[in-house]
Amino acid sequence: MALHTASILPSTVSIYKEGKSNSSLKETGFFGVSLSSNLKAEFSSSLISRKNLRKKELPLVTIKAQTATTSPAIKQAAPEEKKTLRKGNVIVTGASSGLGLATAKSLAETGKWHVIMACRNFLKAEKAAKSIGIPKENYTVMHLDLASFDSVRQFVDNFKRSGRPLDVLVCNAAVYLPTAKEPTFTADGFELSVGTNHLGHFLLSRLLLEDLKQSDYPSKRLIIVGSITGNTNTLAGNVPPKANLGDLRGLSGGLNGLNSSPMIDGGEFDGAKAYKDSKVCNMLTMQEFHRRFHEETEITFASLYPGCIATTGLFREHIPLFRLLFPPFQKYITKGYVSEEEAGQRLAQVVSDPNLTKSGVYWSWNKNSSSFENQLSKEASDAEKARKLWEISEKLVGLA
Ligand code: LMG
Ligand code: NDP
Ligand code: PMR
Repeated sequence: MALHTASILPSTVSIYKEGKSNSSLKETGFFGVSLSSNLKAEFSSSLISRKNLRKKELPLVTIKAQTATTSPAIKQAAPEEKKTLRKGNVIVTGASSGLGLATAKSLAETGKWHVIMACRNFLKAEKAAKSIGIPKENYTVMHLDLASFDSVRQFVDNFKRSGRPLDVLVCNAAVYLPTAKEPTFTADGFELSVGTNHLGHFLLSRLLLEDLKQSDYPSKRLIIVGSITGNTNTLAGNVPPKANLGDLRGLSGGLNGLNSSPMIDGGEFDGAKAYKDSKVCNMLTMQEFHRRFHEETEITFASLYPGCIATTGLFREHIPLFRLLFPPFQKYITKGYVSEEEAGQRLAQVVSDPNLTKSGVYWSWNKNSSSFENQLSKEASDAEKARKLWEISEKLVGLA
Protein backbone atom coordinates (compact mmCIF):
# COMPACT_ATOMS: atom_id res chain seq x y z
CA MET A 1 0.00 0.00 0.00
CA ALA A 2 2.71 2.43 1.00
CA LEU A 3 4.68 1.64 -2.10
CA HIS A 4 1.68 2.41 -4.19
CA THR A 5 1.03 5.66 -2.37
CA ALA A 6 4.62 6.65 -2.92
CA SER A 7 4.75 5.84 -6.59
CA ILE A 8 1.76 7.90 -7.63
CA LEU A 9 3.14 11.15 -6.30
CA PRO A 10 3.69 13.61 -9.14
CA SER A 11 7.05 15.23 -9.59
CA THR A 12 8.06 18.73 -8.70
CA VAL A 13 7.86 22.10 -10.39
CA SER A 14 10.98 24.20 -10.38
CA ILE A 15 10.45 27.92 -10.59
CA TYR A 16 13.32 29.83 -9.04
CA LYS A 17 16.83 28.66 -8.45
CA GLU A 18 18.59 31.34 -6.50
CA GLY A 19 18.04 33.60 -3.58
CA LYS A 20 19.33 35.70 -0.78
CA SER A 21 19.56 34.99 2.83
CA ASN A 22 17.77 36.12 5.88
CA SER A 23 19.31 38.79 7.99
CA SER A 24 17.00 38.79 10.99
CA LEU A 25 16.78 35.07 11.53
CA LYS A 26 20.17 33.46 11.61
CA GLU A 27 18.88 30.20 10.21
CA THR A 28 19.37 30.97 6.56
CA GLY A 29 22.09 31.97 4.20
CA PHE A 30 23.31 33.15 0.85
CA PHE A 31 25.79 32.17 -1.80
CA GLY A 32 29.43 32.25 -1.09
CA VAL A 33 30.11 28.71 -0.06
CA SER A 34 32.32 27.56 -2.83
CA LEU A 35 32.70 23.90 -3.44
CA SER A 36 36.41 24.17 -3.07
CA SER A 37 36.21 25.80 0.32
CA ASN A 38 33.50 23.50 1.58
CA LEU A 39 34.97 20.39 0.30
CA LYS A 40 38.55 21.03 1.19
CA ALA A 41 37.77 17.96 3.15
CA GLU A 42 40.85 16.03 2.46
CA PHE A 43 41.66 14.23 5.58
CA SER A 44 45.16 13.59 6.61
CA SER A 45 46.26 10.26 5.40
CA SER A 46 48.24 9.77 8.57
CA LEU A 47 45.22 8.23 10.21
CA ILE A 48 44.82 5.67 7.49
CA SER A 49 47.22 2.85 7.81
CA ARG A 50 47.42 0.20 5.14
CA LYS A 51 46.26 -2.48 7.52
CA ASN A 52 43.03 -0.57 7.90
CA LEU A 53 42.18 -0.69 4.26
CA ARG A 54 39.69 -3.39 3.60
CA LYS A 55 39.92 -6.31 1.25
CA LYS A 56 37.27 -5.36 -1.27
CA GLU A 57 38.76 -1.98 -1.84
CA LEU A 58 37.47 0.88 -3.90
CA PRO A 59 39.40 3.18 -6.20
CA LEU A 60 42.00 5.11 -4.32
CA VAL A 61 42.51 8.83 -4.38
CA THR A 62 45.92 10.31 -3.85
CA ILE A 63 46.11 13.34 -1.65
CA LYS A 64 48.89 15.41 -0.26
CA ALA A 65 49.49 14.59 3.35
CA GLN A 66 49.70 18.21 4.44
CA THR A 67 46.32 19.26 3.04
CA ALA A 68 44.35 18.76 6.19
CA THR A 69 46.70 19.97 8.85
CA THR A 70 44.35 22.81 9.78
CA SER A 71 42.03 20.47 11.60
CA PRO A 72 43.05 19.96 15.22
CA ALA A 73 41.64 16.44 15.24
CA ILE A 74 44.06 15.29 12.58
CA LYS A 75 47.65 14.28 13.08
CA GLN A 76 50.31 15.99 11.08
CA ALA A 77 52.19 13.93 8.54
CA ALA A 78 55.70 14.47 7.26
CA PRO A 79 55.56 17.26 4.65
CA GLU A 80 57.06 15.25 1.81
CA GLU A 81 54.99 12.18 2.48
CA LYS A 82 52.25 11.27 0.02
CA LYS A 83 49.78 8.65 1.01
CA THR A 84 46.53 7.37 -0.29
CA LEU A 85 43.12 7.84 1.21
CA ARG A 86 40.38 5.66 -0.11
CA LYS A 87 37.16 7.20 -1.27
CA GLY A 88 34.65 7.79 1.47
CA ASN A 89 31.42 5.85 1.18
CA VAL A 90 28.29 7.80 1.97
CA ILE A 91 24.69 6.63 1.88
CA VAL A 92 22.21 9.41 1.08
CA THR A 93 18.53 8.53 1.43
CA GLY A 94 16.14 10.24 -0.97
CA ALA A 95 18.90 11.19 -3.39
CA SER A 96 16.58 11.10 -6.40
CA SER A 97 15.61 14.75 -6.11
CA GLY A 98 16.05 18.05 -4.31
CA LEU A 99 18.55 18.30 -1.51
CA GLY A 100 19.62 14.65 -1.63
CA LEU A 101 20.40 14.76 -5.33
CA ALA A 102 22.29 18.06 -5.03
CA THR A 103 24.29 16.66 -2.11
CA ALA A 104 25.10 13.48 -4.03
CA LYS A 105 26.36 15.60 -6.91
CA SER A 106 28.38 17.92 -4.72
CA LEU A 107 30.14 14.99 -3.03
CA ALA A 108 30.57 12.76 -6.08
CA GLU A 109 32.11 15.42 -8.28
CA THR A 110 34.99 15.91 -5.85
CA GLY A 111 36.10 12.38 -6.75
CA LYS A 112 36.62 11.69 -3.07
CA TRP A 113 33.27 10.11 -2.35
CA HIS A 114 31.28 7.18 -3.57
CA VAL A 115 27.62 7.99 -3.04
CA ILE A 116 25.10 5.24 -2.45
CA MET A 117 21.85 6.80 -3.55
CA ALA A 118 19.23 5.02 -1.43
CA CYS A 119 15.99 5.61 -3.29
CA ARG A 120 12.48 4.20 -3.57
CA ASN A 121 12.32 4.77 -7.33
CA PHE A 122 15.35 3.17 -8.92
CA LEU A 123 14.76 4.44 -12.45
CA LYS A 124 14.03 7.99 -11.35
CA ALA A 125 17.25 8.01 -9.34
CA GLU A 126 19.35 6.68 -12.22
CA LYS A 127 17.88 9.23 -14.60
CA ALA A 128 18.35 12.04 -12.11
CA ALA A 129 21.98 11.10 -11.49
CA LYS A 130 22.67 10.96 -15.23
CA SER A 131 20.90 14.18 -16.10
CA ILE A 132 22.62 16.17 -13.34
CA GLY A 133 25.96 14.76 -14.48
CA ILE A 134 27.13 12.71 -11.51
CA PRO A 135 30.21 10.76 -12.66
CA LYS A 136 29.04 7.17 -12.99
CA GLU A 137 32.00 5.65 -11.20
CA ASN A 138 31.14 7.72 -8.13
CA TYR A 139 27.62 6.56 -7.40
CA THR A 140 25.47 3.46 -7.00
CA VAL A 141 21.69 3.48 -6.80
CA MET A 142 20.24 1.03 -4.29
CA HIS A 143 16.58 0.49 -3.63
CA LEU A 144 15.20 1.71 -0.31
CA ASP A 145 11.59 2.43 0.58
CA LEU A 146 11.57 3.98 4.03
CA ALA A 147 7.83 3.45 4.26
CA SER A 148 8.41 -0.28 4.71
CA PHE A 149 10.51 -1.88 7.44
CA ASP A 150 11.00 -4.93 5.23
CA SER A 151 12.50 -2.71 2.57
CA VAL A 152 14.76 -1.01 5.12
CA ARG A 153 16.03 -4.39 6.32
CA GLN A 154 16.48 -5.60 2.75
CA PHE A 155 18.46 -2.47 1.90
CA VAL A 156 20.73 -2.98 4.91
CA ASP A 157 21.33 -6.61 3.91
CA ASN A 158 22.12 -5.62 0.34
CA PHE A 159 24.46 -2.90 1.50
CA LYS A 160 26.31 -5.21 3.86
CA ARG A 161 26.63 -7.79 1.08
CA SER A 162 28.21 -5.18 -1.18
CA GLY A 163 31.25 -5.29 1.07
CA ARG A 164 31.66 -1.54 1.13
CA PRO A 165 32.66 0.09 4.35
CA LEU A 166 30.17 2.71 5.55
CA ASP A 167 31.68 6.04 6.49
CA VAL A 168 28.74 8.45 6.50
CA LEU A 169 24.98 7.94 6.57
CA VAL A 170 22.75 10.85 5.58
CA CYS A 171 19.07 10.54 6.51
CA ASN A 172 17.60 13.02 4.06
CA ALA A 173 14.43 11.58 2.49
CA ALA A 174 11.08 12.96 3.56
CA VAL A 175 7.46 13.34 2.57
CA TYR A 176 5.24 16.34 3.27
CA LEU A 177 1.47 15.96 2.91
CA PRO A 178 0.01 19.38 3.72
CA THR A 179 -3.23 19.01 1.79
CA ALA A 180 -4.19 15.49 2.86
CA LYS A 181 -7.55 15.39 4.57
CA GLU A 182 -7.12 11.85 5.79
CA PRO A 183 -3.97 10.10 6.95
CA THR A 184 -2.22 7.52 4.80
CA PHE A 185 -0.03 4.79 6.21
CA THR A 186 3.23 2.95 5.71
CA ALA A 187 3.37 -0.76 4.90
CA ASP A 188 3.61 -1.38 8.64
CA GLY A 189 0.60 0.78 9.42
CA PHE A 190 2.14 3.99 10.72
CA GLU A 191 1.05 7.45 9.62
CA LEU A 192 3.09 8.07 6.46
CA SER A 193 5.00 11.28 7.34
CA VAL A 194 6.27 10.17 10.73
CA GLY A 195 6.52 6.56 9.51
CA THR A 196 8.80 7.55 6.63
CA ASN A 197 10.68 10.57 7.92
CA HIS A 198 11.28 9.31 11.45
CA LEU A 199 10.59 5.59 11.94
CA GLY A 200 12.09 4.42 8.63
CA HIS A 201 15.24 6.42 9.29
CA PHE A 202 15.36 5.35 12.92
CA LEU A 203 15.42 1.69 11.92
CA LEU A 204 17.92 2.31 9.13
CA SER A 205 20.31 4.20 11.40
CA ARG A 206 20.11 1.62 14.14
CA LEU A 207 20.80 -1.23 11.73
CA LEU A 208 23.76 0.58 10.18
CA LEU A 209 25.30 1.91 13.38
CA GLU A 210 27.65 -1.04 13.72
CA ASP A 211 28.90 -0.54 10.16
CA LEU A 212 29.61 3.10 10.88
CA LYS A 213 31.37 2.12 14.08
CA GLN A 214 33.57 -0.31 12.16
CA SER A 215 34.62 2.32 9.62
CA ASP A 216 38.29 3.24 9.61
CA TYR A 217 37.62 6.53 7.85
CA PRO A 218 39.12 9.58 9.61
CA SER A 219 35.68 10.97 10.44
CA LYS A 220 32.53 8.90 10.45
CA ARG A 221 29.19 10.62 10.67
CA LEU A 222 25.47 10.08 10.97
CA ILE A 223 23.54 13.09 9.71
CA ILE A 224 19.78 13.57 10.01
CA VAL A 225 18.20 16.49 8.16
CA GLY A 226 16.10 18.68 10.46
CA SER A 227 14.28 21.92 9.81
CA ILE A 228 13.48 25.38 11.04
CA THR A 229 9.75 24.67 10.85
CA GLY A 230 10.08 22.09 13.65
CA ASN A 231 11.69 24.68 15.90
CA THR A 232 9.19 26.91 17.67
CA ASN A 233 11.95 29.28 18.78
CA THR A 234 11.84 30.75 15.25
CA LEU A 235 9.27 32.77 13.29
CA ALA A 236 8.96 30.00 10.69
CA GLY A 237 8.32 27.49 13.47
CA ASN A 238 5.41 29.57 14.68
CA VAL A 239 3.44 29.44 11.44
CA PRO A 240 0.48 27.21 12.28
CA PRO A 241 0.15 24.32 12.67
CA LYS A 242 3.05 24.22 15.12
CA ALA A 243 5.09 21.14 15.90
CA ASN A 244 4.22 19.57 19.23
CA LEU A 245 4.85 15.99 20.29
CA GLY A 246 2.86 16.38 23.51
CA ASP A 247 3.32 13.38 25.77
CA LEU A 248 3.82 11.05 22.76
CA ARG A 249 0.59 9.19 23.48
CA GLY A 250 -0.31 8.77 19.80
CA LEU A 251 3.12 7.38 19.02
CA SER A 252 2.90 4.98 21.95
CA GLY A 253 -0.42 3.85 20.57
CA GLY A 254 1.14 3.02 17.20
CA LEU A 255 0.05 5.99 15.03
CA ASN A 256 -2.35 3.72 13.22
CA GLY A 257 -5.51 5.80 13.17
CA LEU A 258 -7.51 2.81 14.36
CA ASN A 259 -7.22 2.34 18.08
CA SER A 260 -4.86 5.29 18.32
CA SER A 261 -4.49 8.72 16.82
CA PRO A 262 -2.34 9.02 13.66
CA MET A 263 -0.63 12.01 15.31
CA ILE A 264 2.22 11.75 17.81
CA ASP A 265 0.48 13.99 20.36
CA GLY A 266 -2.76 12.05 20.04
CA GLY A 267 -4.63 14.85 18.20
CA GLU A 268 -6.60 15.06 14.97
CA PHE A 269 -4.75 14.33 11.73
CA ASP A 270 -2.97 17.34 10.23
CA GLY A 271 -0.46 16.60 7.47
CA ALA A 272 1.57 19.78 7.90
CA LYS A 273 1.85 19.20 11.63
CA ALA A 274 2.79 15.55 11.14
CA TYR A 275 5.69 16.65 8.94
CA LYS A 276 6.90 19.25 11.45
CA ASP A 277 6.54 16.69 14.28
CA SER A 278 8.62 14.24 12.24
CA LYS A 279 11.38 16.85 11.94
CA VAL A 280 11.34 17.33 15.72
CA CYS A 281 11.76 13.53 15.98
CA ASN A 282 14.71 13.71 13.57
CA MET A 283 16.42 16.39 15.66
CA LEU A 284 15.72 14.61 18.97
CA THR A 285 16.95 11.31 17.53
CA MET A 286 20.25 12.85 16.46
CA GLN A 287 20.84 14.11 20.01
CA GLU A 288 19.86 10.82 21.60
CA PHE A 289 22.30 8.99 19.30
CA HIS A 290 24.93 11.45 20.42
CA ARG A 291 24.24 10.85 24.10
CA ARG A 292 24.15 7.09 23.76
CA PHE A 293 26.88 6.40 21.24
CA HIS A 294 29.26 9.26 20.57
CA GLU A 295 31.83 8.46 23.23
CA GLU A 296 31.88 4.77 22.55
CA THR A 297 31.86 4.89 18.75
CA GLU A 298 33.51 8.24 17.94
CA ILE A 299 30.79 8.77 15.35
CA THR A 300 29.81 12.39 14.81
CA PHE A 301 26.04 12.80 15.05
CA ALA A 302 24.64 15.97 13.51
CA SER A 303 21.50 17.62 12.20
CA LEU A 304 20.99 20.73 10.13
CA TYR A 305 18.63 23.22 8.60
CA PRO A 306 19.96 23.74 5.08
CA GLY A 307 17.87 26.84 4.31
CA CYS A 308 14.50 27.12 2.60
CA ILE A 309 14.87 25.21 -0.67
CA ALA A 310 11.51 26.37 -1.94
CA THR A 311 11.70 24.69 -5.35
CA THR A 312 12.11 21.04 -4.36
CA GLY A 313 9.70 18.14 -4.70
CA LEU A 314 8.86 18.47 -1.01
CA PHE A 315 6.00 20.80 -1.94
CA ARG A 316 4.60 18.60 -4.71
CA GLU A 317 1.45 17.90 -2.73
CA HIS A 318 0.77 21.54 -1.94
CA ILE A 319 -1.78 23.55 -3.92
CA PRO A 320 -0.50 25.05 -7.19
CA LEU A 321 -0.89 28.62 -5.90
CA PHE A 322 1.37 27.81 -2.98
CA ARG A 323 3.98 26.30 -5.27
CA LEU A 324 3.86 29.40 -7.43
CA LEU A 325 4.09 31.95 -4.60
CA PHE A 326 6.28 30.16 -2.10
CA PRO A 327 9.64 30.62 -3.92
CA PRO A 328 9.26 34.40 -4.49
CA PHE A 329 7.87 34.76 -0.97
CA GLN A 330 10.95 33.11 0.50
CA LYS A 331 13.27 34.82 -1.94
CA TYR A 332 12.09 38.42 -1.61
CA ILE A 333 10.19 38.61 1.66
CA THR A 334 11.65 36.24 4.24
CA LYS A 335 14.99 36.05 2.41
CA GLY A 336 15.24 32.49 3.66
CA TYR A 337 15.52 31.04 0.16
CA VAL A 338 18.44 28.88 -0.88
CA SER A 339 18.97 27.11 -4.21
CA GLU A 340 19.13 23.33 -4.40
CA GLU A 341 22.75 23.54 -5.44
CA GLU A 342 23.72 25.74 -2.53
CA ALA A 343 21.79 23.63 -0.05
CA GLY A 344 23.52 20.53 -1.46
CA GLN A 345 26.88 22.16 -0.83
CA ARG A 346 25.87 22.87 2.75
CA LEU A 347 24.89 19.27 3.42
CA ALA A 348 28.03 18.08 1.64
CA GLN A 349 29.96 20.29 4.03
CA VAL A 350 28.36 18.57 7.03
CA VAL A 351 29.34 15.23 5.46
CA SER A 352 32.94 16.03 4.68
CA ASP A 353 34.33 19.21 6.17
CA PRO A 354 37.04 18.33 8.70
CA ASN A 355 36.03 21.38 10.72
CA LEU A 356 32.52 20.08 11.31
CA THR A 357 33.38 17.06 13.42
CA LYS A 358 31.60 18.24 16.54
CA SER A 359 28.89 15.81 17.57
CA GLY A 360 25.39 16.63 18.81
CA VAL A 361 25.20 19.83 16.78
CA TYR A 362 22.33 21.33 14.77
CA TRP A 363 24.03 23.28 11.97
CA SER A 364 22.60 26.32 10.22
CA TRP A 365 24.09 28.94 7.92
CA ASN A 366 24.12 32.70 8.33
CA LYS A 367 23.67 35.32 5.63
CA ASN A 368 27.28 34.96 4.55
CA SER A 369 26.68 31.25 4.18
CA SER A 370 28.98 30.40 7.07
CA SER A 371 27.92 27.48 9.18
CA PHE A 372 27.17 27.98 12.86
CA GLU A 373 25.87 25.86 15.72
CA ASN A 374 22.25 26.78 16.09
CA GLN A 375 19.98 26.61 19.10
CA LEU A 376 17.14 24.13 18.98
CA SER A 377 13.72 24.91 20.45
CA LYS A 378 12.85 23.78 23.97
CA GLU A 379 10.96 20.75 22.73
CA ALA A 380 13.53 19.82 20.08
CA SER A 381 16.25 19.77 22.76
CA ASP A 382 14.27 18.08 25.52
CA ALA A 383 16.49 15.19 26.64
CA GLU A 384 13.73 13.41 28.51
CA LYS A 385 11.46 13.52 25.47
CA ALA A 386 14.31 12.29 23.30
CA ARG A 387 14.80 9.28 25.57
CA LYS A 388 11.10 8.49 25.57
CA LEU A 389 10.91 8.90 21.80
CA TRP A 390 13.85 6.52 21.41
CA GLU A 391 12.31 3.88 23.62
CA ILE A 392 8.90 3.99 21.95
CA SER A 393 10.44 4.07 18.48
CA GLU A 394 12.58 1.01 19.09
CA LYS A 395 9.47 -0.91 20.08
CA LEU A 396 7.58 0.26 17.00
CA VAL A 397 10.35 -0.73 14.57
CA GLY A 398 10.78 -4.11 16.25
CA LEU A 399 14.16 -3.58 17.91
CA ALA A 400 12.95 -3.87 21.49
C1 LMG B 1 -1.80 25.97 4.89
O1 LMG B 1 -2.03 26.76 3.74
C2 LMG B 1 -2.53 24.69 4.65
O2 LMG B 1 -3.88 24.96 4.56
C3 LMG B 1 -2.27 23.74 5.81
O3 LMG B 1 -2.82 22.52 5.54
C4 LMG B 1 -0.80 23.58 6.00
O4 LMG B 1 -0.26 22.96 4.90
C5 LMG B 1 -0.12 24.89 6.15
O5 LMG B 1 1.93 25.39 7.24
C6 LMG B 1 1.37 24.66 6.23
O6 LMG B 1 -0.42 25.73 5.06
C7 LMG B 1 -1.07 27.60 3.48
C8 LMG B 1 -1.59 28.95 3.03
C9 LMG B 1 -2.02 29.78 4.20
O7 LMG B 1 -0.46 29.58 2.54
C10 LMG B 1 -0.35 29.86 1.28
O8 LMG B 1 -0.80 29.18 0.42
C11 LMG B 1 0.46 31.08 1.11
C12 LMG B 1 1.90 30.72 1.14
C13 LMG B 1 2.74 31.86 1.51
C14 LMG B 1 2.94 32.67 0.36
C15 LMG B 1 2.61 34.04 0.71
C16 LMG B 1 2.41 34.80 -0.51
C17 LMG B 1 2.69 36.21 -0.27
C18 LMG B 1 2.79 36.91 -1.51
C19 LMG B 1 4.15 36.82 -2.01
C20 LMG B 1 4.26 37.36 -3.32
C21 LMG B 1 5.57 37.07 -3.84
C22 LMG B 1 5.98 38.07 -4.76
C23 LMG B 1 7.34 38.44 -4.45
C24 LMG B 1 7.66 39.63 -5.20
C25 LMG B 1 8.40 40.54 -4.34
C26 LMG B 1 8.85 41.68 -5.09
C27 LMG B 1 9.79 42.44 -4.30
O9 LMG B 1 -0.86 30.25 4.84
C28 LMG B 1 -0.85 31.00 5.95
O10 LMG B 1 -0.13 30.71 6.81
C29 LMG B 1 -1.76 32.14 5.99
C30 LMG B 1 -0.97 33.40 5.89
C31 LMG B 1 -1.61 34.37 4.99
C32 LMG B 1 -0.67 34.73 3.92
C33 LMG B 1 -0.55 36.13 3.81
C34 LMG B 1 0.67 36.46 3.09
C35 LMG B 1 1.35 37.50 3.79
C36 LMG B 1 2.73 37.57 3.41
C37 LMG B 1 3.50 37.98 4.59
C38 LMG B 1 4.41 39.00 4.25
C39 LMG B 1 4.11 40.20 4.95
C40 LMG B 1 5.15 41.18 4.72
C41 LMG B 1 4.83 42.10 3.73
C42 LMG B 1 5.89 43.08 3.57
C43 LMG B 1 6.37 43.14 2.21
C44 LMG B 1 7.46 44.04 2.08
C45 LMG B 1 8.09 43.94 0.78
P1 NDP C 1 12.29 16.27 -2.22
O1 NDP C 1 10.87 15.87 -2.25
O2 NDP C 1 12.89 16.88 -3.41
O3 NDP C 1 13.18 15.03 -1.80
C1 NDP C 1 12.72 14.06 -0.92
C2 NDP C 1 13.33 12.74 -1.29
O4 NDP C 1 12.83 11.76 -0.38
C3 NDP C 1 12.96 12.26 -2.68
O5 NDP C 1 14.11 11.71 -3.25
C4 NDP C 1 11.94 11.19 -2.42
O6 NDP C 1 11.90 10.18 -3.40
C5 NDP C 1 12.48 10.63 -1.13
N1 NDP C 1 11.49 9.80 -0.44
C6 NDP C 1 10.23 10.11 -0.08
N2 NDP C 1 9.63 9.05 0.47
C7 NDP C 1 10.53 8.04 0.47
C8 NDP C 1 10.49 6.69 0.88
N3 NDP C 1 9.40 6.15 1.40
N4 NDP C 1 11.59 5.94 0.73
C9 NDP C 1 12.70 6.47 0.18
N5 NDP C 1 12.79 7.73 -0.24
C10 NDP C 1 11.71 8.51 -0.10
O7 NDP C 1 12.42 17.24 -0.94
P2 NDP C 1 13.69 18.01 -0.33
O8 NDP C 1 14.88 17.77 -1.12
O9 NDP C 1 13.26 19.39 -0.06
O10 NDP C 1 13.81 17.30 1.09
C11 NDP C 1 14.97 16.69 1.53
C12 NDP C 1 15.12 16.89 3.03
O11 NDP C 1 15.28 18.26 3.31
C13 NDP C 1 13.92 16.44 3.84
O12 NDP C 1 14.38 15.78 4.99
C14 NDP C 1 13.24 17.73 4.23
O13 NDP C 1 12.54 17.59 5.42
C15 NDP C 1 14.44 18.62 4.40
N6 NDP C 1 14.21 20.04 4.36
C16 NDP C 1 13.74 20.64 3.21
C17 NDP C 1 13.54 21.99 3.18
C18 NDP C 1 13.04 22.69 1.97
O14 NDP C 1 12.83 23.89 2.06
N7 NDP C 1 12.81 22.00 0.86
C19 NDP C 1 13.84 22.82 4.35
C20 NDP C 1 14.32 22.08 5.47
C21 NDP C 1 14.52 20.75 5.45
P3 NDP C 1 11.15 10.37 -4.83
O15 NDP C 1 12.10 11.14 -5.66
O16 NDP C 1 10.97 8.97 -5.28
O17 NDP C 1 9.89 11.09 -4.55
MG1 PMR D 1 7.56 29.44 6.05
C1 PMR D 1 10.72 34.25 8.37
C2 PMR D 1 11.24 33.30 7.78
C3 PMR D 1 10.64 32.07 7.27
C4 PMR D 1 11.40 30.99 6.92
C5 PMR D 1 12.90 30.90 6.96
C6 PMR D 1 10.50 29.98 6.48
C7 PMR D 1 10.90 28.70 6.08
N1 PMR D 1 9.22 30.44 6.57
C8 PMR D 1 9.25 31.74 7.05
C9 PMR D 1 8.16 32.55 7.30
C10 PMR D 1 6.83 32.28 6.95
N2 PMR D 1 6.40 31.13 6.40
C11 PMR D 1 5.71 33.19 7.13
C12 PMR D 1 5.82 34.56 7.70
C13 PMR D 1 4.60 32.53 6.66
C14 PMR D 1 3.18 33.00 6.65
C15 PMR D 1 2.89 33.61 5.36
C16 PMR D 1 5.04 31.23 6.21
C17 PMR D 1 4.20 30.29 5.65
C18 PMR D 1 4.62 29.03 5.27
C19 PMR D 1 3.81 27.95 4.77
C20 PMR D 1 2.35 27.98 4.47
N3 PMR D 1 5.93 28.57 5.37
C21 PMR D 1 5.93 27.30 4.97
C22 PMR D 1 4.66 26.90 4.59
C23 PMR D 1 4.75 25.54 4.19
O1 PMR D 1 3.85 24.82 3.79
C24 PMR D 1 6.16 25.07 4.40
C25 PMR D 1 6.14 24.09 5.53
O2 PMR D 1 5.77 24.38 6.62
O3 PMR D 1 6.57 22.89 5.27
C26 PMR D 1 6.55 22.04 6.40
C27 PMR D 1 6.90 26.31 4.84
C28 PMR D 1 8.24 26.56 5.12
N4 PMR D 1 8.70 27.78 5.57
C29 PMR D 1 10.06 27.71 5.68
C30 PMR D 1 10.49 26.41 5.29
C31 PMR D 1 11.91 25.95 5.29
C32 PMR D 1 9.37 25.72 4.95
C33 PMR D 1 9.33 24.31 4.41
C34 PMR D 1 10.17 23.27 4.58
C35 PMR D 1 10.54 22.55 5.84
O4 PMR D 1 10.44 22.96 6.96
O5 PMR D 1 11.07 21.53 5.63
